Amino acid sequence: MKRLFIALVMLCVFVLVIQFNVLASVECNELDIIVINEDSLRIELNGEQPNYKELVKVYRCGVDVTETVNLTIDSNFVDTATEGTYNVIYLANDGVLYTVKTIEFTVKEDITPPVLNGYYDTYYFIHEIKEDDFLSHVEAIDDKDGDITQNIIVNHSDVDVTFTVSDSANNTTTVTVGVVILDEVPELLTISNITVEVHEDLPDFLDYITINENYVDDIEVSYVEEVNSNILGEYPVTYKAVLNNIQEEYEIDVQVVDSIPPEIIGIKKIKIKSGMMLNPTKYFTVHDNYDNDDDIQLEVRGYYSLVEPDMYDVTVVATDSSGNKTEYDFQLIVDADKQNQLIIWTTLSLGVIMIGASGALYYIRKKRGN
Ligand SMILES: [Ca+2]
Ligand SMILES: [Ca+2]
Repeated sequence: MKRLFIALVMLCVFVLVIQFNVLASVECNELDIIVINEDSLRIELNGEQPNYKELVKVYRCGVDVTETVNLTIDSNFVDTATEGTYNVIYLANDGVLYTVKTIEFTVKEDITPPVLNGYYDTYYFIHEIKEDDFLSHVEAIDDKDGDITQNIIVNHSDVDVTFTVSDSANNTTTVTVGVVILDEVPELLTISNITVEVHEDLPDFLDYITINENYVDDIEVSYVEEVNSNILGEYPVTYKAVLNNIQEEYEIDVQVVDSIPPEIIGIKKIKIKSGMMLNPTKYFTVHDNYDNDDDIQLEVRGYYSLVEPDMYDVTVVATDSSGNKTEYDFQLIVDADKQNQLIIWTTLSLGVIMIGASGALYYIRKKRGN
C-alpha cells in the first residue's frame, strides 16, 4: 500500500514536470498579424471597402488566436475612389500582449492578375531541356490587358519550371510545375496486329493499343484510318500518342481479309453416260462472301473414270480467291451408253459390208478385164 502511494506521488510529480516544461516551451511574448492572401491587398478603384478583419490572422507563438484576440483596425484613410497606396493600422491585444502592424493597401483600376492557361503538369525531355517546349502551349490572358502571352517569363531548373506573368497594373501570376529529363525516347504505345474480316464493321482501333504503364493516366491517343473494309488489302492506321509536350506517331497496317470459305449447293448423286465430260459447274452452285460465283474454282477430286461404267465416291472442292476451301462429297455414277454401243455396232457392220462389197466389185472387174 505504501509502495503504491509512493508510486502515485511520483507519477503526479512527473506529470507536473512535463506540463511545466510544455508551458515553458510555449511561453512567448509576441503576437503576429499575418496577411492571409497578398492578392487581397489590392482594392479595385471605385470598388467596395474590403472587410479588413477577414484579411489577416493573428498568431501567438505559432498558434492561431484570431478568434480570441481583440483586433482593432484603422482604415479611415483608404479612399477607394482614388488610385494610390494607403496604410491601414492593425492593433492586436490579447489582454497580456499587444502588437501593431501597418499593412499597405493599393487602390487601382486593375486588381485582377492574369490567368495562365495551357501549361502541363509535367514537362518531359529526352537528354536535355528544349526551352521552346515551355512556351509552346502556355498562354496568359488578362482581364484588362488581354493576351499578354509574350510577357510570360520562364525560369527552369532540371526538376521544375516557373511561369511568371504580370499585367500592366503589376498584378502577377506565378505557376510552378515539374520537369522530367528522360534517358531515352519512351515507347508510349505498343499496338497489336489488326485483322478485319471483309464486309464487317471496323473495330475501335483504340482497343488494340497498350499504353506505357508509367504514363497510363497522362497519354492521349488518337488515330487516323483509311480502311475500306469492303475491299481486301492492307490499310494504314496512324496513331498519335501525346504525353504533354512529347508526341509520337505510330503507323501500322490493318489487314482486311476473307477467311470465310465458299458455300456449295448440289446433289448427292450425279449420273452421266460413259464417254461424256463431267462439268461440275453444271451440277453445283457456289456462293462466296467476297468473290463472284464465276471466280470460285471448282474441282472434282478422288478416283473415277468417265469411260468405265461404275459408281465412284468423289468430292468437289470449291476454292475462293483467298484460298478458303469447302468440300462436298457426292456419288458419281458412270452409266454404260447403249445408244452409243448401237451406233458403234451399226458402223462396224456397215464397214464390214462396205469392205465386202468393194472386194466383190474388184473381183468382178478383174475377171471381166481378163
Ligand atoms: Ca489584370
Ligand atoms: Ca470467301
